[in-house]
Amino acid sequence: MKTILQSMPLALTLGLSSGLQAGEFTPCTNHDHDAYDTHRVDSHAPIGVMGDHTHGAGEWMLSYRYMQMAMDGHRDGSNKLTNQGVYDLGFMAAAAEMEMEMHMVGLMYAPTDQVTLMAMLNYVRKDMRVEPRSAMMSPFNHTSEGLGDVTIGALFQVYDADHHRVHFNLGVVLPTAEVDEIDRGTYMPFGMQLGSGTWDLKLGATYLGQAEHFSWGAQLSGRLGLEDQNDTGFSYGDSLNFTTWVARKVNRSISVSARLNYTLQDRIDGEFDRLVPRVAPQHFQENYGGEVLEAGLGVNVLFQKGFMRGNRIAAEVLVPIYQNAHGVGMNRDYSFTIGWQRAF
Ligand SMILES: [Cu+2]
Repeated sequence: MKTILQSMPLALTLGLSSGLQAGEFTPCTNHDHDAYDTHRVDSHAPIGVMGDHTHGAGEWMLSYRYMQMAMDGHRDGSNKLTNQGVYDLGFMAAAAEMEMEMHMVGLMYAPTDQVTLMAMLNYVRKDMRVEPRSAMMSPFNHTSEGLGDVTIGALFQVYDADHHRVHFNLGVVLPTAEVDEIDRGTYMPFGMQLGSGTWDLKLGATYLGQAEHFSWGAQLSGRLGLEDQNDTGFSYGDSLNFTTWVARKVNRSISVSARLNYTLQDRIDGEFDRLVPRVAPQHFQENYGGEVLEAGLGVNVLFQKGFMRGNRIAAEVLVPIYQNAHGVGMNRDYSFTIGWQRAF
């Protein structure tokens, strides 16, 4: 992880400096010069952005993303807490670390230039290290793993002219994730369950712009629960996300990006349908959600030659620059996404 974090700024610097050399850009031919160019490497947003682009009529795209998100310890609002700080607030245990891994498989298909259909399936693995207050008890790990949320949706392009595009994002989350994961005879904390477990609605709007060497975009999206309770009785808080990015085309195959990502999420509602001992902050609904502002660096690669021609590989790292948790929340560390995309 360290090496990836260290090499990203280097890649960005190299990209920016090498891109400044004159004559490196291949002038595009046979193109409508006022239209948004979908063949450019930076016509796709940084890989951490979902539903960022639409496709032309008849086009399919298959994608795979691997995402890792890490949390270390807790925070009380905007202040970082030590484990001792958590115990001092009256909790019998603290979550020292948590890691979430997600494998995401996506399919896109455009029946027309204006409408792109999409489906995304997640496989989730979560691991949380719990450190009890009492020295008599040893630390242990909660782990959960399985199918996460499945989203089906559509993108509706409403504007496409002069190197600018706008589309609306509509999605429905199916309650495919298990929310009754058990460890040591009781439900694991809300955050260790595999997804929302409720029918949710996703709404958004996405803007994309292009200049000769640069491109940029912004997306505002929200996720609203359509049910008050999942199968075990609780529901995630609604969330709002705003992200904006700028990318620099290094050459025909490589672009580098910088992004800001803001997420606001409400607390958890409802209650487990069985009594669960409340020993750590994760057992309380009011300790979920809050605000996180992350900054990210990414790289997109679009292979132009050889057997990999037409394949895209991209990676992005995000680190929090501001966070304000509800109650005693977990402290967000880095998140990292690497992905592959191929249009047919
Ligand atoms: Cu696509």
